[in-house]
Amino acid sequence: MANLIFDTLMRPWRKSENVFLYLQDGETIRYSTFFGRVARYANLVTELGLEPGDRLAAQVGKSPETLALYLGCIQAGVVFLPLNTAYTPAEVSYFVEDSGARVLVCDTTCQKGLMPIAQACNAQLMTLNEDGSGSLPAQASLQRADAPVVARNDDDLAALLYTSGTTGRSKGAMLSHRNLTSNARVLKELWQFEDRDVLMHALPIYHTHGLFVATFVTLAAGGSMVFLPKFNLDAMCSFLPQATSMMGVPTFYTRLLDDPRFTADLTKNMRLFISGSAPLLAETHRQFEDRTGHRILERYGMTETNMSTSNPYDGERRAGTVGFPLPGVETRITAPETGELLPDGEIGVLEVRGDNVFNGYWNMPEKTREELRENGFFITGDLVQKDEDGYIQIVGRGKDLIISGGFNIYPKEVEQVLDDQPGVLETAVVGVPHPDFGETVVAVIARTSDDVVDLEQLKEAVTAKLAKFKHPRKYVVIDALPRNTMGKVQKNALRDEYKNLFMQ
Ligand code: MCA
Ligand code: AMP
Repeated sequence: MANLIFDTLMRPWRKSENVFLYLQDGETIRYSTFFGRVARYANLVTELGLEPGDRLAAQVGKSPETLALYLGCIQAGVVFLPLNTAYTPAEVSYFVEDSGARVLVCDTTCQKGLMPIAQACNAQLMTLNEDGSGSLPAQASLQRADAPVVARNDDDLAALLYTSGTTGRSKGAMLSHRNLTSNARVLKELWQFEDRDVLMHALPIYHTHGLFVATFVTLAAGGSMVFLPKFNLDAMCSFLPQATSMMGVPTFYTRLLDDPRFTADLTKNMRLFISGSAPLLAETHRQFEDRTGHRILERYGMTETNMSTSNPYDGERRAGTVGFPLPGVETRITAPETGELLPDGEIGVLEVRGDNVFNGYWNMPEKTREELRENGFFITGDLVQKDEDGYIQIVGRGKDLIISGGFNIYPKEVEQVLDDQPGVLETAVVGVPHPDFGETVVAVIARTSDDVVDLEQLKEAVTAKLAKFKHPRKYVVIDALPRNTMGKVQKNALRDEYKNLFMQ
């Protein structure tokens, strides 16, 4: 027994004096110092009573301390459960209860709101603020800077990441040491990361993209990161000249292109720009190449599968496609209704199998069986087509999902909140094109025959229950939702009707 993530991604650099993190305030943190911090957190979570396999939930800002806490959990065999900082207490409550987390870490400003939740779930509440203060780091400072490495099986869980579902109930994706390590190794090789790489990291670290892809690929190579608290054009423009690579969602790229300071000169030290989490418009791809001379490398993944496909590093990076299956990852395309294998060239659902594919959904054996076949193929719900050269193109979604600035929103969750409000007969929540976020949320509401819908009351209910990024940016009240002859709401008709709401 070993601890695969620790042995592969952490142990080799424990004593290294190379810089691991460049921070926005100009400070740098060396690997050796950082891993001392990691060990202190490993000791602390053990002292708090967490045993291997227990969950620690963290709704905290992005900082080196957060990263050290995460890796400290790995070293101590504890399962890390990161939560979007935008989630409301109502949302956090579900995650803590469902996961049975024994410790919940939050920002001091959220402590009062989350205390009743922690008490109800029997979880210890600790604080960790973005500036490195709080009860957790204070206690970690009292710990020793070396710690035992707790042995785990390769299939034991390292992290639990919740993804929303079409039914409106979030599902905890169980990610193992094997899942995360295999993906990091493959991507490091494919994208040719080395210890001299400096990755521009402006993504949040509560999702796969920022937490695993960006951070673990850097660790697999022993490289460095410019570790910004969030996407910030001023900071990016000042740090880009020292970076060699960047990972971002399409909104990062459109925002950079909209800024006149973003020139070829700023990117002259760069070797690689990677995009994912949402579709990158072919037009953005072209504009980016015109401006900088770099062709963005687009890849594709999911919380449940980590990364599954990528455009090539050396070959042609084809705009509008997500490239080829990664080494060690098998893909197939099947008919949505029957699951039968389709011939090349036809549109169908992408299925994925390999070490990258998760262990299943936490406490949801039936959901797991629905989406993860016995033969190991995971049904992604993304509709794809292979072109004549084998490049995979995502042509649509078989699932009712909106992706706004890289964040996923399942309409059902918003519809359930709206449907409960007085005067509302039913609602249809759809995604429409948005110039900044790619897609945004529109709520179409059918009122009951004689009631008046109070929009302010509706918005209040949404604010109380749902994270800001899920809020509809437009509410439309109509008499009846359009339906087809089978009685099914025609969301396509609504998407079409409102497609120009936010576009000039
Ligand atoms: C912020 N807001 C948003 C979003 N982000 N609304 C909708 N969609 C969003 N994505 C809200 C803010 O609360 C604010 O509200 C208003 O919109 C404008 O905020 P702004 O300052 O413009 O936004 P920001 O703070 O700059 O954030 C935009 C962002 C950020 C940089 C695009 O959302 C981001 O970092 N996205 C990356 C998400 C990500 O990492 N996804 C990967 C998931 P108000 O002004 O009213 O207060 S992993 C994944 O998908 C798979 C596995 C994969 O393949 O990677
Ligand atoms: P999640 O697992 O919640 O992080 O979201 C995964 C979903 O993001 C996938 O099922 C896709 O629909 C979408 N996605 C990720 N990468 C891409 C991409 N490069 N192009 C289009 N959609 C993407």
